[in-house]
Amino acid sequence: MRARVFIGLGANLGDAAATLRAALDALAAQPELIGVRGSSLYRTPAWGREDQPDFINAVATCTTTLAPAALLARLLDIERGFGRERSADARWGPRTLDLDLLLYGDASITLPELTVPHPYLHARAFVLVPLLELEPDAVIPGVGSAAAALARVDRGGIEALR
Ligand code: A4P
Ligand code: MG
Repeated sequence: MRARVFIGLGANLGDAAATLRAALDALAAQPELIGVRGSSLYRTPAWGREDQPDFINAVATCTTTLAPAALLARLLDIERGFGRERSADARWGPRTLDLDLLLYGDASITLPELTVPHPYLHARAFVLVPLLELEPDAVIPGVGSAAAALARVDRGGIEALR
């Protein structure tokens, strides 16, 4: 079985743009992630806790043969490979690399360690903008159209790089 998935990437420590480019390459190097495509990179104002540097954000999409929990475990492995020290990160605080599983096909998943769609996806312009770049017709299960969700939130200050 194959599912189409969307993965959010974010970083705001060190050379965040270089980290995101390398993280996209790391996703593309996983044999079970097929046809990985990345959005543009965006510079985005910090959301949640504003007393921290701007973030660089992007979204990747691919199809996968991995089950949701296995895909999450793979994403956490990749984060660790980029030096993410989870215990040292405050909630919504600065991070070297954050990988979030945004959408897994049209599934709604509630496991102890995994909620899909990502619970804040519909409220975060920094994820919706790159998601819609890749998939203008994206639908968020339980919410509806991603474009309509973006129209309800503040998208100020988000700029595509290059
Ligand atoms: N987890 C559950 N569901 C998921 C999912 N769908 N995808 C669990 C990924 N992980 C999921 O993750 C903690 C645990 O969430 C994981 O171990 C996994 O089992 P975390 O990344 O350490 O999250 P956190 O920092 O504790 O809090 P939170 O709210 O998950 O962080 P976020 O949502 O990643 O937010 N502003 C801008 N502009 N751009 C950003 O990228 N990011 C954050 C962090 C805050 N502000 C930002 C940005
Ligand atoms: Mg995360």
